[in-house]
Amino acid sequence: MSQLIDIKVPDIGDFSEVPVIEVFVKPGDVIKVDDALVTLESDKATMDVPASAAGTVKEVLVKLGDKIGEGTIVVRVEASDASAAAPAPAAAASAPAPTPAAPAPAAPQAAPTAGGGIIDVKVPDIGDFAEVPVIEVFVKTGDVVKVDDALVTLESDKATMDVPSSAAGTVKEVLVKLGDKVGEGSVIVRLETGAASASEPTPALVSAPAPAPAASAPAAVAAVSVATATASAATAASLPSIPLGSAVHASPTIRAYARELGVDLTQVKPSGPKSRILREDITGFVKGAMTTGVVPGKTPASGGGLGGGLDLLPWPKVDFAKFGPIDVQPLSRIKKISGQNLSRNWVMIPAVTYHEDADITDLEAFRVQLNKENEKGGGAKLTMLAFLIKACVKALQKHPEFNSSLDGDNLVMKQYFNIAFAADTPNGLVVPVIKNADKKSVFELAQESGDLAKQARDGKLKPADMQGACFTISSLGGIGGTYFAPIVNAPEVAILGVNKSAMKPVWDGKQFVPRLTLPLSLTADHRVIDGALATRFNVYLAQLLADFRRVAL
Ligand code: CAO
Repeated sequence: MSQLIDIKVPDIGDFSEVPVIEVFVKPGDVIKVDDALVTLESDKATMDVPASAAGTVKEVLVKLGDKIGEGTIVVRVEASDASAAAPAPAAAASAPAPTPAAPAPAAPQAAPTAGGGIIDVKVPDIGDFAEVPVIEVFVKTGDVVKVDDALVTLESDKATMDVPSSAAGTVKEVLVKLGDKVGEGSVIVRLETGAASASEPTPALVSAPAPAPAASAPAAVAAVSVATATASAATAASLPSIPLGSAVHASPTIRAYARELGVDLTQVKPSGPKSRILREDITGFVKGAMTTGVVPGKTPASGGGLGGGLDLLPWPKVDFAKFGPIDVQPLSRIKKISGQNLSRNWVMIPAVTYHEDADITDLEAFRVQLNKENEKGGGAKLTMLAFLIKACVKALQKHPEFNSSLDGDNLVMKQYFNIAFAADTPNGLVVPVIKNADKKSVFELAQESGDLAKQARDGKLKPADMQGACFTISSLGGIGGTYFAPIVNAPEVAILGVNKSAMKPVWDGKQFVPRLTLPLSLTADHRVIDGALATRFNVYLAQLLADFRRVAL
């Protein structure tokens, strides 16, 4: 039989009238014990109120901005069987969750020396918490801090708290690092205090606990305004790194969410009250980074990149109309899609392009002769592309690494030979695929590539016609050019670019002879294909094209 349980705010120490800054649940949600229900935020600490029972939320009795204290009912839950079976339901209903920030008595303030001196700033009494991980460090050696500047943020399961500086001075040493577990009395920084802040006589080296994270601390208001001012400044100035002494405003749940996604909270634009970072802000940040490839605030100049993002400057915004008349035309759908693929492939593949000249004098003569013979039969015209496809299949068979795809730490070696070719269409570039090219004659390849190219130009290709490629050929031979560097068509590992053949003088050992030379440009993913292998592939391909009889071997 189900029963209704009221989940209340537990003993949260001296805090009362604490505003609700986030509500995580709504009627109908199924919750587990310890799921965060709401976040409360006092001047110094942000604390989640966790569920003390599992079940289905029937009613949420608080809303954003409500000021609540110990005993306030947060949600009414229809207990699940497991919870309902627990003894003493009434007690369970109001069972306090662990106190987020115990009402620690305010610790004595640091008292620097009259002429300046060295003091240790320690973690104050933070209630029942021990071994609390440091999740943010705001200072480094040499930084100048004021009283109440945040030094580090600690985060327990239920609360996030800043440890503010209890004195002004210059940081001589930071004695904790990210991930360290600290408790009351742990020294956070060693400060050299200046004469200016020296008002009370004290020994040169004193232990100076910072104020406890209690609302009653007089410095609390100052600390909040530092955080607020900093966050607003960040918004206005397109999110620079949060400067010294400021804190990111986010609840433990939101911080955990950011950690899960690898998001640096200092780069996230806050939209909550008092510049607080909300879940949507993080989601928006991640979406932005995914679609633009730009992580705000990570510029090469800042040196702040950790290697995970692209560290690119934002795209320049120019009012072109200022310089002359313009006409704005939207990109075609194909251009938009291929642009995204090309951008990804360009930045993600460490690609190198290798060039080679193939002597196709005899092959071209053969092609022309075959086409002449074929004229009467009315079959498909044999194109250089068809011969190239045939020769590439042979080269892929000899060098199977080129017929592979990377899948994490594995190389997927394909046993089939599907060859794609780039087709220029009025709407943009498309890449149809000839399946099982190894099983087709040059005539069949010419016929099929011609058909697919026509369908491409007519916009009639089906998605299946453009899938399953192993290797791509991009032939600009009908247009011209000498060499170019095509972009690998991921997840393939190589692409062959071909330009217009031209008569060139070639030294035969005795004299220069005119030879029809085809410029080849092979781009390969260096993670899979080394330069030596790429050059072997190119040399072999050129040999096949120079003497096409080799394809039959
Ligand atoms: N050298 C010299 N002439 C060549 C040649 C080469 N490498 N390749 C083709 N030609 C000649 C052909 O023989 C043909 O001449 P004729 O009309 O006298 O017979 C003429 O150029 C036109 O050929 P084509 O390029 O239209 O036909 P194809 O079958 O060789 O190529 C296709 C088909 C679909 C590859 C081509 O039309 C195409 O779209 N190419 C562009 C690919 C592209 O845009 N790549 C860039 C991608 S990266 O931005």
